[in-house]
Amino acid sequence: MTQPTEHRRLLAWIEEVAALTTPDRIVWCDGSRQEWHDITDALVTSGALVRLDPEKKPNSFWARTDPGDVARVEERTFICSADESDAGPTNNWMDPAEMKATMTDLYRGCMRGRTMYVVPFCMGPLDAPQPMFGVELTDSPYVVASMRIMTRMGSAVLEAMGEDADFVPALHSVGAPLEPGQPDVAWPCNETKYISHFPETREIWSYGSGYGGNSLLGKKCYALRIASVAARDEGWLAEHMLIMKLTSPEGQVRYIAGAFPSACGKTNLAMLEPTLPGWKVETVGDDIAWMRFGPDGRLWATNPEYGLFGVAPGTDFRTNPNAMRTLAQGNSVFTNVALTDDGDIWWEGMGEPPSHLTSWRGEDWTPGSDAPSSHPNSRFCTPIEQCPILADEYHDPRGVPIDAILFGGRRKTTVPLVTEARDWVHGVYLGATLSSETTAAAVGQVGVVRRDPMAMLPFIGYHAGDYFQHWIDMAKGASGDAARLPKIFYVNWFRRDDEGGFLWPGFGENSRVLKWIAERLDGKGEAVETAIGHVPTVAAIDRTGLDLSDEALEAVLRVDRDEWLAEIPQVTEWFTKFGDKLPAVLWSELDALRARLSE
Ligand code: SAT
Ligand code: MN
Repeated sequence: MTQPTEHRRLLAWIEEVAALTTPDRIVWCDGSRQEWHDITDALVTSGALVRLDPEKKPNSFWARTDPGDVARVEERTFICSADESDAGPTNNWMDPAEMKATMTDLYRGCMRGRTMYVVPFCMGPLDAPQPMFGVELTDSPYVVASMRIMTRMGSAVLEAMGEDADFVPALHSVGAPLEPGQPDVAWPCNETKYISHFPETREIWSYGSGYGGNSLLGKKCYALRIASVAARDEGWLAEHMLIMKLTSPEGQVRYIAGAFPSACGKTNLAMLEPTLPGWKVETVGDDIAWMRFGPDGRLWATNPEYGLFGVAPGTDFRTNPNAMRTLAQGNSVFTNVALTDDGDIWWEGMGEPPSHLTSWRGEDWTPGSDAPSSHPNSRFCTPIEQCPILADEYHDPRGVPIDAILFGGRRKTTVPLVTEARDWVHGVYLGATLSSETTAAAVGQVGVVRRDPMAMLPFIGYHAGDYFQHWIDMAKGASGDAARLPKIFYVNWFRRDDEGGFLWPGFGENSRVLKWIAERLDGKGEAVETAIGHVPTVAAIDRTGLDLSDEALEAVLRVDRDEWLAEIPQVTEWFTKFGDKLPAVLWSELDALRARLSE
């Protein structure tokens, strides 16, 4: 077979993997429309995908996973650093040689009866000063189709790689070889799963799962876990953040990055439609931000992704009209949502359910059914360029200069609607102690409070104590001028009253909080200095056109001393996990907080 590249390291690696995994054939992906049609046609023929009605969702497909392969598997995700202490207490670790031996046994012959696809991809624009290349070898055509949406991939990337560009080798197998004549299943996978990262050698080995976060290796594996290690070494940040452009009625532009755990509304916030007249939000990214210092000493952020892989349930014209408009253009893959009888998709939160659906499990579903029609972690995978409010700056390899960083989680109590950090280190403290109730984005119990530092708990590719120190050290990058650093805010849209109802309406109304943040950046915006930071006064939140009483707003802004004192032992326990690696200044922040609360 003729090879479309002369990249020696790439060719040698492909040969080595092919000899180990023994696929029936190797296909080099060119990223063309024709290739997309061939792959999706074949998946429709085999029954792995169902084509949606082109009148409703053109060029779009419905996929159902194996019921045991629906989310990221954090218990099976490993950071295989040479030294165990480099993985730290928040990651699973295995010795790299041992992991490679274990996985080599699993990979042996694992692509038998299947095709191995070579997927060259680039995270971020191809015309970046330093394009960030990767090559995924996978035996899953679903992964190929999804990678075409989520990354810049194909011939142009391979060409840009030339003969010797650096790239991250990312090996993926569903772990389901086929014997001659053995019929395939719609969603091949394996009960044994490993999502392994080798930070020193910048390699990714994934086995046994076809689910997005475990199999689209450019996303969490490369752009967060591996990139966070590169970022530590090179003085930048790879973060689990949305990026938005906010324009005031006067035309002043602010760029905001925001870290929220999976399934806490990052995509909704990134595409928010402000209810406050005259304000405008445009999207740069909804999940990942790479932030580097510019020559001006400011932090410039780019979105390395090319698509959106959003949580479907809860998304509708009321909560995220721009996502709905993005999806209406088609060219999308929907996984584990429900199928309507007329060939469209449906999920919980999309208004009145139709009288009959096919559920994500492939079963008949009616509004009387007990279980939801869609899995709570069901996803849409759609091209970001279809987003009607995509900012022009999305395409700029320099990115956008970040004015503010938001940290947020899901907390029923304690955490007010918005708090401004006192300074950078206090902001890092807020990020390092960020907490959230768990969601369905990862396998495990839903709704328990866990610390999720910078919303990066499952994605930090090294020791979290070193990661906190790296964040603190970023202050040195701002040309010695801390004023050039973004201001840090802590938000919580999810506070509840005693009856369990949300205290704040959220969604488009969050523009009122964004307005206060923009005012604070201008040195305006009224705040009270509380023990936990600067919290807006009731009068400082613009309630024009919003029916919310003073008492209700007070309740959502309240800083309750006892609730915060109750956090102190939890934070102490959390910080203790990191031993010597916890930056001393974070202990000082905790001490200072305790002192302020006790005043
Ligand atoms: O499931 S993914 O990891 O792709 C998305 C997420 O959990 O944020
Ligand atoms: Mn995410």
